[in-house]
Order: sequence, then C-alpha cells, then structure tokens
Amino acid sequence: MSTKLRYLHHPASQPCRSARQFMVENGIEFEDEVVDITTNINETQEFRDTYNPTGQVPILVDGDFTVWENVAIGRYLNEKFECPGHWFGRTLRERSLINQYVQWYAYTLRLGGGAFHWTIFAPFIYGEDKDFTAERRKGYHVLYESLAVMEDYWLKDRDYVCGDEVSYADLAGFHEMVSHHAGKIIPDKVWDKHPRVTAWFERMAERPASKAVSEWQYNAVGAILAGELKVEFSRRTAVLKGTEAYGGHNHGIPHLGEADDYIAQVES
Ligand SMILES: N[C@@H](CCC(=O)N[C@@H](CS)C(=O)NCC(=O)O)C(=O)O
Repeated sequence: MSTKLRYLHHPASQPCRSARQFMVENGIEFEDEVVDITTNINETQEFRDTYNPTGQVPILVDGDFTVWENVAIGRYLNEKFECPGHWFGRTLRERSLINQYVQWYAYTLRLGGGAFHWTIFAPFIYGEDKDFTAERRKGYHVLYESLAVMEDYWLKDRDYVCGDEVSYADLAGFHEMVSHHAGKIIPDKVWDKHPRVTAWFERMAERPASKAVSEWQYNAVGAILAGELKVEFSRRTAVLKGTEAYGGHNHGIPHLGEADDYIAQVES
C-alpha cells in the first residue's frame, strides 16, 4: 500500500516553489499542506522535533521518512519516481554540473533573496518605521554578484543553467528570480545588463508549471506593492535566515554606513 506524500510548504518561499514545481512537472501527487510561517508554528519545539530542527520549509513526508532542504527533496523524488534524466543529469558530468550549481546557488543567489525579503516582508515583521538599509545592501550586493556569474558563466553558452535541457538547477534559480520579479526588486537597467539571464528567466516563466506555482507570489506581492495588502506577521525573526546584516537580527544598532560603490556601479 502506498502512502500519499505530504508536502509542507509556503507559496511565498522560493525553495518551496522549486520542489513543488518539480512535483507538478513530473506529475507526482502529493498532499498540499501550507505551513503559516507568518506565525511561530514552525518554530515550536513540536514542529522542530516532528519535521525539521531548523523550523524551515519545504518538508516532504513520505510515510515514516522525512526530507527537508529543497534540493534534497527534489533528488529524493527524482530517484523514487525515476524521473526523466534531464532533471538531475544522466552522465557523471551532467550530474556534477547540477551539483555544482545547486551548491553555488545556496550560498549566493539564494542569499540574494535578502534584497526581496528586506524590502517586501521585513516592514511587516519588524515595523514599517525601521530602517533596513544595511540588510538590503547586503542582499543587493550578493544578488548582483550572482547575476554576473549567471550571465557570464552559467548561461554563457546554453539555454539552461546546466545544459540545453531544463534541470532542477533551473527551478532553484528561477524561483529566486520570481520573487525579485514579483517584487520589482531588480531595476530594468540591471535586467538589461544581463540579457542571457533575462532570456532564460522569460523561457522558464513560459512553462505552464512555472505560472501555476508562481501565481500566489505574483498576486500577493503585487497587492503589497499596490498598498492593498499588509501581511500580518505575529513573530519577529528573519524568515529568510542567513540574510541578516547583523547576527541576532538586531535592528537597534545603526548600520555601518560604509560607502558601497558596487551597487551604484551596477545600477548606473
Ligand atoms: N536551505 C533551505 C532553505 C529553506 C528556507 O529558506 N525556508 C524559509 C522560507 S523561504 C523558511 O522556512 N523560513 C521560516 C523560518 O525560518 O522560520 C532549502 O533550500 O530548502
């Protein structure tokens, strides 16, 4: 008897959308369980003991086995359902390149999500009167550095980040960019400086599963930008952990105020 997979996620979360799109693209059935990360439900000891000690989503529960971390979820499902080889690579070299990308993205493009998080959600979490300049600068810095590597390396000679066919690496990268796109985080001038990234993003956005999985994010963030939605957060913590400018998310201390020519240079 097979148990139905449970997928614990939130549609605002980039890693959650990546693994979700993988399931949709591959026709994998799952029970959809939204974890309200605007509350502290995922920070309770019970949640951590039951699902994930980090308190983060996405989480996949397959009977008595639980997997967290979006790429690990993708790989688990890929093997379990013997998905087409392009998703995680057919050859040693293809697999290696995809591994390289997902390791790279986790430390760079993913943390560039801070540019989005500290612009769109942080005011609801910490208060609209707070100054997130330092956090945004950190986010933009790593985001712009990552865009340059995407443009000049990952997409240099190919349509997808690891080859001529779509792979899980594209899903991971794409959903970071969906948040930036929905939140109008990247100025047009910067998109224009990265024509390969722009073309790849548009190519990925055309996939029917991309539209379905991103819809919530575009609607919610569009409403926030239009001033029609205020998200109630009943907790005070960085949801996108690792993007804080200061340990402990302490907004009581002033930002360093260092001159940062890099951001100005990319946006010029
Ligand atoms: N490395 C994890 C990151 C997951 C992650 O950042 N999840 C965020 C949402 S985008 C989360 O659950 N935040 C809630 C919290 O930290 O309390 C992955 O790739 O799956």
